[in-house]
Amino acid sequence: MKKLFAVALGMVLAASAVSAHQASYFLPQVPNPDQMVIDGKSDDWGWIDPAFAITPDNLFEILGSPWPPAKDDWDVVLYVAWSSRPDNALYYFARVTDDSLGLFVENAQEYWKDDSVEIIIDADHTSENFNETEMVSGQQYGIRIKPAAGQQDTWIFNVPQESILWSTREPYMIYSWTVDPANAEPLKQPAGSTVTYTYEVKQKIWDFHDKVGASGSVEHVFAPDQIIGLTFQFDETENPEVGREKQPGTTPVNGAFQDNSNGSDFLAVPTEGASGGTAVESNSWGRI
Ligand SMILES: [Ca+2]
Ligand SMILES: [Ca+2]
Ligand SMILES: [Ca+2]
Ligand SMILES: [Ca+2]
Repeated sequence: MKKLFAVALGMVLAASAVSAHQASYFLPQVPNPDQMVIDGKSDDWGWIDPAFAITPDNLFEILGSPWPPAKDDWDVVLYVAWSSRPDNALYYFARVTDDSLGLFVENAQEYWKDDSVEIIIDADHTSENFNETEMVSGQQYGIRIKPAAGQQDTWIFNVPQESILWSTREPYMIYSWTVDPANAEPLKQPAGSTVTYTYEVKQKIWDFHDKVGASGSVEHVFAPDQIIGLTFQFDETENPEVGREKQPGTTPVNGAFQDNSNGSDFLAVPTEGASGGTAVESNSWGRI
């Protein structure tokens, strides 16, 4: 039965390949949203089949550096999931191992220049140039650890009006990060050592994202078999004079920041034991 379902899923993916964008990944379902704790720790992700973990082997580096890099230069494991109503949210967790903490900018609009993650969401998969519409039809979020004093650790890029940041704050977006060792500082790491940092997020996503608040916006409702326009792009920086050296992400091309036809797709699949779910055998890998 499980095998049959997996075969059927494969056929669905093949049939929809014409509408797929630059790459496709599975988006498993959180079985018990009440048990998820957004604390930057992964102990609440034990339910996820390791086959859904996204690692450097499943990512594309678009700045031209050799890929995958040495594990002690840059490494990641990324989990991404959805939950059904009433929780109805996107969840993700990433753990990065890095030999050089690159946190130099103070202006949140420039977080992409530092060690950070960009999350580009086109919830209803409409794919138009959402930079031109100032992110109403798709949004480019950026998150990082250790923001400068007084700065948010979450952001939406490329829109001057800070009113748009409403969806980067609770209750719409909940974000926690950790760093180990806790006293790690840029340019001061002992040679040969690594620092590990994590990002964990739960956020609502939007079919229409108003620039001033939730009341004029349309919340996306997740369901099995949906294709969500969703792109993760990590930024890897070591030295402020060299700047960003790697941009590993889920798309092999640049330009997802403004149009999801340059980005990746995530296919929402039900998880065994989740409410309303049907078993799916994840016998392949993170990237379809
Ligand atoms: Ca957690
Ligand atoms: Ca590095
Ligand atoms: Ca859209
Ligand atoms: Ca770095």
